[in-house]
Amino acid sequence: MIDTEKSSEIAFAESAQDHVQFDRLQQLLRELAMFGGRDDGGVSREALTDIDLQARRFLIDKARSLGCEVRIDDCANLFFRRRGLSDLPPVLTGSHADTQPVGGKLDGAYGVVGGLEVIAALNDAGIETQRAIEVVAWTNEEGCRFGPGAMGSSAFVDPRRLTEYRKSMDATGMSFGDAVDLALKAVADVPRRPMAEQMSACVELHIEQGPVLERAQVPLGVVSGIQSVRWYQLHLTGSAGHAGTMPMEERTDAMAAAVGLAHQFYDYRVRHATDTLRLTLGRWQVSPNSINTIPGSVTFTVDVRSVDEQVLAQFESAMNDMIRDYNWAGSIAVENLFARPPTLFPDTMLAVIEQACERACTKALLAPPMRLTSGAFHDAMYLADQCPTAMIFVPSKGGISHNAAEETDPRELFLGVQALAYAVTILANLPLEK
Ligand code: HGY
Ligand code: MN
Ligand code: MN
Repeated sequence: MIDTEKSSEIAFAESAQDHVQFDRLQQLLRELAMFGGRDDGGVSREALTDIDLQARRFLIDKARSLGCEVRIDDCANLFFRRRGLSDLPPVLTGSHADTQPVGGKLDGAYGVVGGLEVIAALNDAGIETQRAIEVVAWTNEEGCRFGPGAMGSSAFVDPRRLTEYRKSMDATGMSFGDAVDLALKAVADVPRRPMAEQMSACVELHIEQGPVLERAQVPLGVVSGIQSVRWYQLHLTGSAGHAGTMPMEERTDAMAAAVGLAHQFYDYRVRHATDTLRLTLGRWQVSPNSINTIPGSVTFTVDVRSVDEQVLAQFESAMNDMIRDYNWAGSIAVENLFARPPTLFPDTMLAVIEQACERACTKALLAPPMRLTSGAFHDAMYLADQCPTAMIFVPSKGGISHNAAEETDPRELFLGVQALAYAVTILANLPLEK
């Protein structure tokens, strides 16, 4: 029953929150995790692979069974729309359905599935919202098969970026553009929608992927912002040679140079950087990658993050100096792959998220939510350029993510979707402006 004493927006939001179903949420998470499911409990569903396309078809069918209109844009971003009473800009939620090469069941998937559960709860509650609500599955958030990350949301907000993105190649030489065209062909039954359509607000539900909430024993996080990130790729070219015959001092060994530089980067972090700098040298390619050939070339990636963008700027300048001064006979080329400044979510949105989380936590007799900055980047960092945006976090067990062991307590997953249902319903019923 709707409590008419309260404002109708709040009454609807509470009703939506109270119609979220634990079992239905768990079931949909399990079903989506089967696409690329691994024996170790993880998920391997990289962007626009066949398994990702199969998962997309599953989500399309699911969304249609909930009465949603499904559309797709030129970057293969999938939108599941629940009509509103007006044709004002919709409220957007959702996340990404692609995973790391060895990812978990929840990174991204939880936000897409949580959005669909909110639609199901609104249907059960018989609530009609003023604004439409759209659940999105963004293309290629992870950026591991095709770099950079968050391509779908980035291109949605600024379609000019898509031309460059389409040229990005995966390890087999396939371009992102060709992969997108195949993905669009696979869903020829899904109408196209223009990119950059104005949204009225965006809320992304995601696992924290770090240890903060769990250590604080707090079940829900109100995300105040996202730290800055920069990605580079270093190409070192020396000369291949025989591992047994070539004297050490006559070698131009690309691996020796790469390891030497890597050591200098780690030392820099210890000697100069504040502890806010996080450095990851995650992907290495060696050629010819033979046990008894001196590596002729080595390519490795650098991922740096900090809440303070100045720290990243200082690292970049130091990195370029170290590369320039590195003493060897070979060459080193640097490719800038990605750079995003810190994202701050507006107080007006944080207030809505706080209210949504507080009601869910109070009803569950759990600790109130806390504010925190996201260590991981998310599609919300681009949506924040287009409309008032915010995020809700749930804890990650052991702070583990980008790992098959990624896990969150099902009761916390349920609480997160309850908070999302409340927030999205409030936003979809806010007094109507233009
Ligand atoms: O790398 C990131 O921060 C995101 O999880 N893709
Ligand atoms: Mn993610
Ligand atoms: Mn991720």
